[in-house]
Amino acid sequence: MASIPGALPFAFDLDPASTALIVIDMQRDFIEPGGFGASLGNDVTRLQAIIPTVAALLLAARQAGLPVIHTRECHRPDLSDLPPAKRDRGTPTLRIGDPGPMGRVLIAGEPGADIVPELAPLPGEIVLDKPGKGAFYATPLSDHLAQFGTKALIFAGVTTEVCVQTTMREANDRGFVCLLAEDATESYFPAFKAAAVEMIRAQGGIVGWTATTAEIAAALTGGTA
Ligand code: TIU
Repeated sequence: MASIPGALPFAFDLDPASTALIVIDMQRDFIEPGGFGASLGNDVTRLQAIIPTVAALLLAARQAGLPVIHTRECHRPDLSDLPPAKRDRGTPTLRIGDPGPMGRVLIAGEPGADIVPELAPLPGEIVLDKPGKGAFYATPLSDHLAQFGTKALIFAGVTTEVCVQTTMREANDRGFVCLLAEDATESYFPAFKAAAVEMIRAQGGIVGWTATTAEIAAALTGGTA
């Protein structure tokens, strides 16, 4: 058992044998110009900046032998898993399923739905396509975690207050101990990220813990942060 003494709201006990890493939606559609995130009017450069930190967390998790799960928010080409209430939301320049510079927006198999090449999954890692913001809804995530014997999850990815927080809350309710790598997640809105991080660890860790990637990597690989 390793410990992260600097984790918030208090020290986090990390057992690599029962912990998995989940990297949420590090897809071109959220991170590169011309995708879904940009179509909603967002500046995607904030999200690009965390790629090296997520890569460092992935490296440490792989070295420690943790199961690694990657998620992609995307829909079937026939849009059968896209509720009209999701497609018709707001006034984006491109709607989900429309053709854009990286293929059809947020559609499985299109270039925009791919994970950015720097964070490409390795053979044997789980890649889950999810139609919702949370990674448990309409996916086999629970089955994979049961197979791994996972009790704790480390979270990274985008965006902090949407898909990451939703998945963390889903996991917390399912009995998983949740740790957010606070510098390996990002939002288009700095204030939303700050608020999400605060509310996750408020009230004695009502949703979970937060720690830096360096702290988590040190605990995983036996070094110091
Ligand atoms: N992955 C994820 O967070 N999906 C979003 O739509 N996020 C936004 O912040 N829009």
